[in-house]
Amino acid sequence: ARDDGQGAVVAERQAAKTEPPRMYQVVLLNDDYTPMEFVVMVLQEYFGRDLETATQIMLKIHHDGRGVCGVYSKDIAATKVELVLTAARRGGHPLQCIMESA
Ligand code: NFA
Repeated sequence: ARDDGQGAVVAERQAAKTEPPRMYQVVLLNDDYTPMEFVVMVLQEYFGRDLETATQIMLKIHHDGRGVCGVYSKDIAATKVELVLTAARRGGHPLQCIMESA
């Protein structure tokens, strides 16, 4: 580390010891009852996806059993899961949403 007299040494040491935040995938799971349109709406409203991308992700979940909706810091991921589950239960849908260490 060089010292330019402007705090560069401090900044370099801080960068070296500060780990990036752990990231979490928010995953939706397929089921037989939740309407496709509801899943597409969830992906648009809570994960910022456009209609085409939301439809692609929904179909991937439908075919593979699960799909990643987005990757976020821990607090944001946990909040997304809560919002999705609340919306699903309000709509009477069994949709499941989980977070996993990315
Ligand atoms: N499998 C559901 C259906 O056929 C659609 C669905 C997709 C549900 C993705 C959950 C997640 N209505």
